[in-house]
Amino acid sequence: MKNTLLRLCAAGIVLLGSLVPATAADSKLIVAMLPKSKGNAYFISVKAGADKAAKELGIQLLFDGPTDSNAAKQNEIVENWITLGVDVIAVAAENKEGISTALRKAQKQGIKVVTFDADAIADARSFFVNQATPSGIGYSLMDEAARLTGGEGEFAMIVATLTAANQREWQKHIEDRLKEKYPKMKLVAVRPCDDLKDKAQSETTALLSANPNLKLVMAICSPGVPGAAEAVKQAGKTGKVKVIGLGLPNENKRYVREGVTDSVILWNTGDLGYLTIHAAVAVAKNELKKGAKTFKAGTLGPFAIEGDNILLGKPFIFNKSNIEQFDF
Ligand code: RAM
Repeated sequence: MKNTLLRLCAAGIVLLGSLVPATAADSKLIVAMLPKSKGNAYFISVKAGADKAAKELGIQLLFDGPTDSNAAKQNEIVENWITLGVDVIAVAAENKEGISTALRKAQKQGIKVVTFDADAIADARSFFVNQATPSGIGYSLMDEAARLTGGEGEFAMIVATLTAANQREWQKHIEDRLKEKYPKMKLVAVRPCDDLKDKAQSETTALLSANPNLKLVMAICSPGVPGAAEAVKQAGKTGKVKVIGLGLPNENKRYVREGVTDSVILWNTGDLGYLTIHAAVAVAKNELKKGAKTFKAGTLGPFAIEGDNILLGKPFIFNKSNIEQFDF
């Protein structure tokens, strides 16, 4: 998949209409990375790791995505990259089914595809770089919710969107664990916040007034956790309604310090970006093929592969005792 014009533009050597002969820069592999939204601090921190890998590997990294969650815009960007003729596309899918048609089209044109963070349909990509097993994430969240509420009472969830595979999978495992282990707890509502802090805040405010017995809010998208915390704080319910979720240490430190949020769970987002770019490049070079059991990504240790999922590792719990040590 070579497109000379793209390669020349990427190398910055298209000069006032006259093309300078392409040299080494021309042959650089082009990896196009598509986050769910490029304004989300979660994906900005993924990009830091991706940039590091791109530098190490000497590839050209294109990083683009919708400003906010927007599945249609993701499709458009993939279509553009197909026209440009990039070598490999790495996607965090906002809409599992929706993006898969565009990704299959890319594959048909010889572009390799991997997914990260949120998967597409399996035949639309080679590998999914998974941040942790969905059961690992779901069970950790549910166990933490039960620990904080004494295993009793009502709780509600804030999710990113209802179309993203990661959110759907995690919610399923949260509900499985709830059913299996915590019969005295009740999930009373699940609200999408479109991965926006302000919307998470207004949804949580509505949940608090509609459910006066609520004991905990669990937000499973990163902007959702500070959004839920702000709502609980402004409602004067700090400590009475617990807040937990999947979030970045930097976005939640303030609320953890104030005792509004008890714990946030996450993986190393920089490592997720780093691993994704290494995997994308290895797939493009045919060095990582179906059936592989492990994958060594640069300076990070080998990663286990389960089926077609490359696993980043176990999620980590941040709380008052450790959150200040982390900066992402
Ligand atoms: C959000 C996104 C992402 C998810 C994190 C935890 O920023 O929805 O897909 O993995 O939260």
